[in-house]
Amino acid sequence: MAQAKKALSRTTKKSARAGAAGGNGTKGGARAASKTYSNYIGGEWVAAAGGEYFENVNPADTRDVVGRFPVSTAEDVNRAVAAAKAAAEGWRRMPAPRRAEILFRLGNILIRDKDSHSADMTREMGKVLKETGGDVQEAIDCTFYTAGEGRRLHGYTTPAEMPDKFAMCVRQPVGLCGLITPWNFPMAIPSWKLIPALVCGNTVVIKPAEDTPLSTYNLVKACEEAGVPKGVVNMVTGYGAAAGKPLTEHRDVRLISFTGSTETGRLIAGACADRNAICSLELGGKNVIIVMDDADVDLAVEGAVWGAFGTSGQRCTASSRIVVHKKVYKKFTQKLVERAANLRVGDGANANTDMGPVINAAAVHKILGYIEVGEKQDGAKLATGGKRLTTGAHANGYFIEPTVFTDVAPDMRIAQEEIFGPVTAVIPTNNLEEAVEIANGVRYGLSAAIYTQDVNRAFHAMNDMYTGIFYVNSSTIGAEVHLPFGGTKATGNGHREAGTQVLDIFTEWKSVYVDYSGKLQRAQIDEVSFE
Ligand code: UN1
Repeated sequence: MAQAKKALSRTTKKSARAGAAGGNGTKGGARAASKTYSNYIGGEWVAAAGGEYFENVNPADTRDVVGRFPVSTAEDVNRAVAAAKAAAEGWRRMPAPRRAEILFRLGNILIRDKDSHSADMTREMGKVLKETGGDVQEAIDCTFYTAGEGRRLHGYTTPAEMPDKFAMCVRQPVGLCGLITPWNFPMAIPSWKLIPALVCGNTVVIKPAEDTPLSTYNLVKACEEAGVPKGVVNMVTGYGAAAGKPLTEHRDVRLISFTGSTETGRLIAGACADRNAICSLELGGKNVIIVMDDADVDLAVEGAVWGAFGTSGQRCTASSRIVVHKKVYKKFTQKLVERAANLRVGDGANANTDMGPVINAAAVHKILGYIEVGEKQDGAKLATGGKRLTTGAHANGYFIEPTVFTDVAPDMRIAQEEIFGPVTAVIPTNNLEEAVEIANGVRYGLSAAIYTQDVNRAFHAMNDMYTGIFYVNSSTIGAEVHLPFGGTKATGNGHREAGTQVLDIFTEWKSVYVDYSGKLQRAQIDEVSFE
């Protein structure tokens, strides 16, 4: 996932951002009018120690400054960690059902404010309103589902080896959690981390992506309103190197949960290893839809369009490869190309827009770079799209045409590397066995799908695809919060968010033995006699 930065501005200096989109310069007054936001530390809304701010701009129109957010540094991180540490014992001791009551309140606040949070999110990250509504809804679903764990958080009891001895295991919070979250699901993904961390009794410091701090601000503000005690949730905004790194390296932070690029994930894992911290990573994907010759082709095209171009292809779960049986290849590609070419690209805030902009200038650069690689280096056929849109309503935003490459070979770079944009690669195949081999032949393992009417084929693919998520007759996107989310291989490091599995990230097990025999009983050594 692209982790590129937006322009840095100081309170005293305007950034040169407007030119970044190749646009027409700054609209007078728009910048000055934008709201200034704060960090949230120990229950107080405070400026960063350095007094600097960066601009959060609308990727559909970079003249529109959504807000100014603190550029946090190690000093701010240290304060936030100290606040989280001070609050830890009180929060841990609060019974989990009581913690959950606060979270149920949070869920209701998010329902109340869903429309305004969706509008804020579209403005700061570009995806269409229906999708940002889905993002907020995912946070709501996560909150209610996970709050229910306040009355479960199950451990188990089990027989002990010795008589008059009781054995069980219980969950305990891991302690202080650092959450580093991405811009593509700027409320849902923070909620996947924050809500389980809280119900399990941890305190947190969250550092949202610099491209989308407002959605996380909205979530944290809702936590405050719901009555989360001071210091339990802390937020510092800013950049990876200045704020994310000191959080990752802080000795008091027991766990880092990160969603982002595989490259950054590796650095974070290394930093955590250095101090024996727990590290949970959700990283890249190169997800695949397999379309068999018996598939409902129209349905498969629907799924491909939704999976490849929803969120402008900026999902870890995006359908960036489509492996199509040769018998339906022509029919499928024709329909896909026609659909892609007719998608209406524009500001996600407009009701008739199908696909919004990409996140920032660096993303434009990366995606166009891959399109060039596809055409010139890989030699794939550019069937539609491929260009940046720069005129009329697109003049001041980061818009790229929905792009379909056909006749793609499985080993081409566009079929191997995560592009994180509205680009998909159609690869022909001869049979299911070959399709599965192609589908598994990438370094990532997040999501895969098959379109077929044959239940045997569906189960074979389900069994043989080495991914964390698998769909039958549905696209690669659209995971639900009560099932585990995550992937194999370079997609992560073995953890799963969501579902009840997330509890294994945010708790550690404690095995408890209670010997009520009144004598020394030595496990593995003493013979037990029953006379
Ligand atoms: C992501 O792209 O990082 O399954 C998360 C989906 C969404 C979550 C995507 N529910 O596509």
